[in-house]
Amino acid sequence: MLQSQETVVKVLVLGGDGFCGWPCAVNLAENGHDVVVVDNLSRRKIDLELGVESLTPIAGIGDRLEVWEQSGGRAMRFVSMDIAHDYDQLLGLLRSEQPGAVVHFAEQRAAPYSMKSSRNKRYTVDNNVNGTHNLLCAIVESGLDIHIVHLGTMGVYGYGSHRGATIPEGYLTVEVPQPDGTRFRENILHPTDPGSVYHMTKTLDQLLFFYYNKNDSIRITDLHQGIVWGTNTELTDRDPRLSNRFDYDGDYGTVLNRFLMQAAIGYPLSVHGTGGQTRAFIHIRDSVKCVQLAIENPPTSTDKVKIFNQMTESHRVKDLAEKVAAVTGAEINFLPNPRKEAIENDLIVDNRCLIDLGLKPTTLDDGLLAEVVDVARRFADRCDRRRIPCVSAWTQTQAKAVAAG
Ligand code: NAD
Ligand code: USQ
Repeated sequence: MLQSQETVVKVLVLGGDGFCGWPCAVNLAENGHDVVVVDNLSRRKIDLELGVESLTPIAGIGDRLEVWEQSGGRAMRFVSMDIAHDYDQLLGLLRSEQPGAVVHFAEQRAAPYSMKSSRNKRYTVDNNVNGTHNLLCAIVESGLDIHIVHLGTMGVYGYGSHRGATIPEGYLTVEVPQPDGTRFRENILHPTDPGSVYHMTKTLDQLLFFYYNKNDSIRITDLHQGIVWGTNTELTDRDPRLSNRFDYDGDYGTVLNRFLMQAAIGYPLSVHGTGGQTRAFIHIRDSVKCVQLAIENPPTSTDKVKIFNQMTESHRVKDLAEKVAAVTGAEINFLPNPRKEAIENDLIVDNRCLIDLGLKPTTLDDGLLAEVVDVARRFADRCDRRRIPCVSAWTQTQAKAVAAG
């Protein structure tokens, strides 16, 4: 649906060549927004470094944009830039484009990749924290009124300490007992409890947003997203050269897509530990819709950072494996957990903000699961089985347990 002229926004999509960014960029263009994709293609370089490829063949960014336009899509431009290091170029781009919004996907997003070595930890912190800070500084220096829509993570809240309490959308009302017996009431940022160096960078992003919103009145929406599953949207399905990426390897593959791919190629489903970990999920089609809703419902300059829990459902890893096994007949393999994480946790999440803005959740149903299995079967010959195991261990203790099998 095209927006009316007043609601059309020029949007820079930072990280617009990635798994969430590409379908988001085409969706914004389809909805009438003027989109510029900005990316340093580091994700494609990491594929080369890891010796793995997306299960689905993906066209280069130039071809993607050309095919998009040929297929009737509103033209988008591409700017190659490292937002973590090309500060002057970023400032120049804001000044020349004068966007109404910047969607910020441009971070190293794999927890296992961030835990592989000191080099990976340092790269992830440097890339993610610098990129976010550069963006905030550049907006302040430009003097422009730009709304930042950032992709954060549900993992900032941590897993395992909520004990049945509902996780609110970003803020928590606390009461602090005072020496005179009264109680001091305050609305604070929800405490953070990251489970990996990657997740920690998202908690640092949160503080940067809090500060720049307070000091410079920067308008920010931080989308605390759960694990995204699925591959294509209606728009990226228009032409094979518009296809989205499908990560299945032990570093970048996320749990549900991995299980579906493993089922498709007859590989036992790789459950870590007992599979008691509960996580939040969202389908890629809903992820794209949420970003659009965030752009079209911006905060005012007096609003504090808007924080939305961008998830539609929670599942235990073991239950997901059992569901996939029931649909496909796959075997389940319980493996030593390479991660230092709670053996089991509950996860009850308040996600009313996006629902109130009009999100109609796509929940896990057999048809959608089968759709991903079909995609994986189609490209099964591209799968390198040697890349499936998760070999990145959080500590030496986990490394020893994984090595012992
Ligand atoms: P991705 O790795 O597929 O995409 C990230 C894109 O950003 C890549 O194209 C990469 O080349 C680019 N990039 C990285 N650093 C950059 C830099 N310094 N300058 C310019 N471009 C840079 O990841 P994704 O799955 O699309 O995730 C996008 C965002 O959403 C991330 O911030 C991630 O933390 C968040 N997120 C993802 C998921 C998920 O399940 N995939 C869930 C929750 C949150
Ligand atoms: N897991 C398995 N088997 C596997 C892979 C993972 O049991 O083969 C388990 C992990 O141990 C973990 C859970 O599944 O308990 C989730 O792992 P994941 O790799 O699917 O997700 P995670 O590392 O948390 O990261 C992903 C995205 C990240 C995003 C995050 C959202 O890569 O960018 O921020 O999901 S959230 O989980 O809500 O924090």
